[in-house]
Amino acid sequence: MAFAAQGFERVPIVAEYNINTFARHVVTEQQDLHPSARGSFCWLLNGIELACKIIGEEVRRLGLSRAAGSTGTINVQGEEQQGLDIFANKVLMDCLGSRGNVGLLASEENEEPIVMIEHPEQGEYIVMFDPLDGSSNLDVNVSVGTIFSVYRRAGAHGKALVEEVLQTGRNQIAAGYALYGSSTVIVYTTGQGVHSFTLDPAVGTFVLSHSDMKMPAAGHIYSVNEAYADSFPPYCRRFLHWLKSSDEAYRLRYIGSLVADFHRTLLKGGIFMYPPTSFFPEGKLRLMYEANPIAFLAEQAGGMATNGTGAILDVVPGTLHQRVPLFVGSTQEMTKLRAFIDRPLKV
Ligand code: FDP
Repeated sequence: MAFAAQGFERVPIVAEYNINTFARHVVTEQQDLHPSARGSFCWLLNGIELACKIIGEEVRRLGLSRAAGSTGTINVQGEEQQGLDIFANKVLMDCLGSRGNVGLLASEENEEPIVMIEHPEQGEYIVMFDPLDGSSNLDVNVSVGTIFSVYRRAGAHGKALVEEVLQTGRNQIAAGYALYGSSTVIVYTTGQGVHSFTLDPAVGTFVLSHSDMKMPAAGHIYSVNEAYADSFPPYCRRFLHWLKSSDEAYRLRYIGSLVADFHRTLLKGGIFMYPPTSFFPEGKLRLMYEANPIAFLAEQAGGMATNGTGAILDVVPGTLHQRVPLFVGSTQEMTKLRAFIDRPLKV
C-alpha cells in the first residue's frame, strides 16, 4: 500500500517533548520523495535502528556482559575478533535478514556476501556494514560505532554475487552510522542532507537532534595516526608540516575509532586522514564498509573525501574487502591537501 493510501497525515509537532523520531523522519522524507512508495525502505532502516539499539545496549554493559574481551579468533581482515564484534554482526544479520526485502548482506566480518533472498525483486536491497568499528578500543571504554551502507540491487541475473555487490559509492541510496559515545547517536543520509538523532534512553527512541547538518567549511583540527608519518607518501608529510607551521593554529585529535573521529570532523570541521603506510600500502580502511558511507555523508554535509587521486565515491571496487587511503574533511583543508598532491614539490 502506498504512503498516501495509508493515510499518513502531516501533523504539526505540538508536544513540548521532541517527538520527531528517526522512524518518523525517515517516513516523512520518503513520503516527500516517493509518494507512491510502499514503506519497504523505511522498514529496512527501522531494522538498522533496532540493531543499533541492541548493540548500543550491549556496548554499555561491556564490563558485565559475556561478550566482553577477545575471542581468540581472527576475522577475514586478519584482525583479532572481539566477542562484541561477533555479537554485533549476528544482531545486524538477524534484524536485516528478517525484513523480507534485503537480498544481500555484506559484513566486514564475513568473507563472502550472504544471500538472504535469492530473487532481486523480493530482495531488492543490498546492505553492507561494519558491525563494530573501532572495536580494538572496547577494552578501554573508547567510543565505537556501527557503519552501514545501502544499495539497490540491479536485478543482476547470472552475475556472481560479489559482482552485484561491487558498486561504486555513488550508487548508495543510504548510508550512516551509530556512534556509541557519551550518548548514542545515529547519523544518516539518503542523499537529502545529513540528519542526526540521539537515543533517549528513557523511552528507547532516537529523536532528531541535528537536521541538515553542514560540516564547517574550515576547521582547526587535524586527525591522523602520526606515529606512521615516516612511511606516509611525501605529499602527506609535507601537508602535515604545513598544518603544524600554519598560522591557523591547528590542533591534533586522534581517537583511533573512525566513527568517533569522523563525527568530530563532521561537527567541528578540519581533516581526518588515513594515508597509505608501509604496513598498509593501500591504506587501512575498507572502501565498501567504511570509506564509501563516510564519503557519502561528508559530501552531503558539504565536505569532501578523496583517496588521494579522486573522489572516494568514484572508486571502482575490485574486491569486497578492498582497502583505500582516506582523506575526509572541510573544503578548506581538503583543498589545501589537493594542492600538495598536485604540486608536491612546490607548495
Ligand atoms: P579498529 O582496528 O579498532 O577497528 O578500521 C578499523 C579502525 O579501528 C578504525 O576505526 C580506526 O580509524 C583505525 O582502524 C585505527 O587504526 P590505527 O590503530 O592504525 O590508527
